[in-house]
Amino acid sequence: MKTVLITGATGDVGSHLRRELAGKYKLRLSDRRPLENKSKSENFIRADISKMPEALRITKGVDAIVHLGGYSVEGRWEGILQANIVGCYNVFEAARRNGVKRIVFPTSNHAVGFYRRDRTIDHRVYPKPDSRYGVSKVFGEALGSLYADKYGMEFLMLRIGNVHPFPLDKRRLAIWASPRDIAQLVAIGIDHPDIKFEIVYGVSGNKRSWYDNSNAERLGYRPQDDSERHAADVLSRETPGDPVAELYQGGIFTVAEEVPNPAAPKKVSKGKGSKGRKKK
Ligand code: 15L
Repeated sequence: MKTVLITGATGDVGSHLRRELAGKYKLRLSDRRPLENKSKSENFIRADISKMPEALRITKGVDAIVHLGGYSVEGRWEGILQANIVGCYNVFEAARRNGVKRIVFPTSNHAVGFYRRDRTIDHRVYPKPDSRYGVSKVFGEALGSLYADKYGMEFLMLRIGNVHPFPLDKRRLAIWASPRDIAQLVAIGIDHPDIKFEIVYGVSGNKRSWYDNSNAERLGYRPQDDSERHAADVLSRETPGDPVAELYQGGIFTVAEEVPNPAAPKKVSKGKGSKGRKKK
């Protein structure tokens, strides 16, 4: 059984993966925060990946890394810089020094969030980040590309939509990923014998998808879920959003200076961005 490190294991996606992948791999869980409800069989190491010695400690002796650790929404630059730029560099570099070849990196739909909703995009489009957070994910994709080409490491870049037991709103009908579908993609990233550097979209097989996910299908992905089953219910609760945000795939990330946890998607503090762009 492979030993797999999951960083950011206490977060939303980490909690789903911890449950979905238990028994399939020997999981080493890590986070800056303590792990609540830790079972006796779970192996948890508390560590701050913005410090290289700690990144070296947690990556030692594993077969693969699922690097979820970091800031997961739009927010202040200082926090994103430490968690997503410094932290990501430390984890990839620590993996290299410790001889760990395979990394699954959950990048985000926000790396390409400034594509319009009337476009279908695939894994070959150039990045169009919609936020500082999106820029940090593009950094992770670029760093992975460098480490693949220069050091022969292997990366699956998962541009995740929104992982939740059900789609939260109209935008998420297009980008929703069920926990079991995201776990299937992560397992492909860990086990597929022929991955050098690949980008795929971390979404279910949604009828309303904005993505051509043929690269994931080529690697064997067969999604089990489709948000369409929830569409009528979601749309009946939908209220009109910001008109600029509605144009772009990244939604509120394209206009907000801070975005709260998606469990509370309506509470958004908007900055100058929206009005400034509308005037143009
Ligand atoms: C993301 O990248 C975030 O990590 C997640 O919390 C959601 O906000 C998601 O995007 C989304 O676009 O809904």
